[in-house]
Amino acid sequence: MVIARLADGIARSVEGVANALTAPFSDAVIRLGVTGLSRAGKTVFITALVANLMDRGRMPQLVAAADGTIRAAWLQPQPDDTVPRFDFETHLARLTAPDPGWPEGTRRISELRLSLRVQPGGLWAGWSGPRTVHLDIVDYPGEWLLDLALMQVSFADWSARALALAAVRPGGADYLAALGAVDPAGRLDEVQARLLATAWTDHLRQARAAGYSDCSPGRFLLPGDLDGSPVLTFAPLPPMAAPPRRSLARECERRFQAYKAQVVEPFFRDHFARIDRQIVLVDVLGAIQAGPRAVEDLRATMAGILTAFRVGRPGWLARLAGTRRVERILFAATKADHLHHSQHPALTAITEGLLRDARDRADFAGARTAAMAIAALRTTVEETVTHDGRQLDMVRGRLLGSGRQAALYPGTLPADPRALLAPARDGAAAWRDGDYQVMDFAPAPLTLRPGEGPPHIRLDKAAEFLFGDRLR
Ligand SMILES: Nc1nc2c(ncn2[C@@H]2O[C@H](COP(=O)(O)OP(=O)(O)O)[C@@H](O)[C@H]2O)c(=O)[nH]1
Ligand SMILES: [Mg+2]
Repeated sequence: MVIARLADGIARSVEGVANALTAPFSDAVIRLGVTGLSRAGKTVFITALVANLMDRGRMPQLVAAADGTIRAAWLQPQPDDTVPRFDFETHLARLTAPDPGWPEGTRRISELRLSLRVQPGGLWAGWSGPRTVHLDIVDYPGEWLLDLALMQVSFADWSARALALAAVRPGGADYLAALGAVDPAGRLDEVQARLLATAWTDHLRQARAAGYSDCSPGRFLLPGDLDGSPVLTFAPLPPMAAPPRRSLARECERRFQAYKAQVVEPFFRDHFARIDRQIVLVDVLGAIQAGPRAVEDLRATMAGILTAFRVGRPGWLARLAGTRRVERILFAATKADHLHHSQHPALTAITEGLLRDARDRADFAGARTAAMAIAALRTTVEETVTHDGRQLDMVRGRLLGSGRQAALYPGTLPADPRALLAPARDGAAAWRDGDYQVMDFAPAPLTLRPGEGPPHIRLDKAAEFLFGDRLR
């Protein structure tokens, strides 16, 4: 099974390297970007996808898996030496342990190369030998895409907007108080700059925890290796006509520019611009549970994130990317295992509605797009019970925390997405028709048959949309 195959993978990777040396030009590479806001489910998605591509028994809707075109799959050293490797083995071990749990959160970019040996059967079998297709999976935080908006604003404009938002968001008052205690025109004091940056980060964290997603600069929340470095040690300041040399204001402005040039731009150049296929994971259910404000904020944030994929993208980005385009984008509502399948169409419709704005404004540079409700790791089983003479479609699973088994009815999602999206837009404080209760389930202990990957919902369909065409 998976573990056995991992060992197998190590042996094969040697063969893979030899292959790459002898046939460097014939191997096709697909760069699959996996993004979404923090906790959307990126790590679980990549782990489950790779496990199910190595053991393909549960991938009937991925045509190349079902018809035997994929002959073998193995992990390889990834091609980018400076990017951390996605820690597949550790994450999988956690999900499939006797007492399974969710993987630890990750806060930076990572990458994994899975190689597939493909050979079409049937009529074409004799015509072409087997070939190797490398699937390079790049995991990066959606928050980083939000920084795209910073590229075109000045420090003064960014500050003005950031301070206005802080005035009405959680923790903002504390930052404004901290700001009141410093003189931006005064000489730069590194300790003071650090205090301000920390206060700003605290505010962003609180805003994020309260459900706000538009929290910039994105790296303040997910600093990766840059934690504590000068490019992350600035904060928004009140407008000032001509800040004196060596003042706090001057230095913050300089660091803001450095952040754009040395953090934002390289990410777009080195990673984003090279992606062929993209999946954007969205925790739509989580936002619905948090209420109308969270849904509206998610909508606005996704619109911000998706500008990165639009036609007419800013000149500097177009220059970096050249003629290269993301060819397919899948918007996936994650954690659909919290809902009985009878509610999945409603979840997909809400996801489409949520992204409609962003999708209407542009055709994503000619990319094919689709929306789907998926669960990378299915933690529940379905159950229908009769309650007061009414049939209720529920899901049963093991609760996170207590470990108790529980059956759950999260509430009825409206068939017409406008019933949720309109009140969210209008600033409603609560849902009119009661609440949605989405409990957190723990992964179920698994007994996998040989050749079977972990259970999921529509992971195979997602894979078929994302790269199935490249395996034929
Ligand atoms: N029930 C369920 N929960 C999920 C699934 N995927 C992710 N989650 C939950 O979402 C959390 C965050 O997932 P993770 O992959 O770490 O998110 P990331 O921050 O985008 O990498 C996990 O700890 C789980 O609680 C899924 O397919 N089903
Ligand atoms: Mg992660």
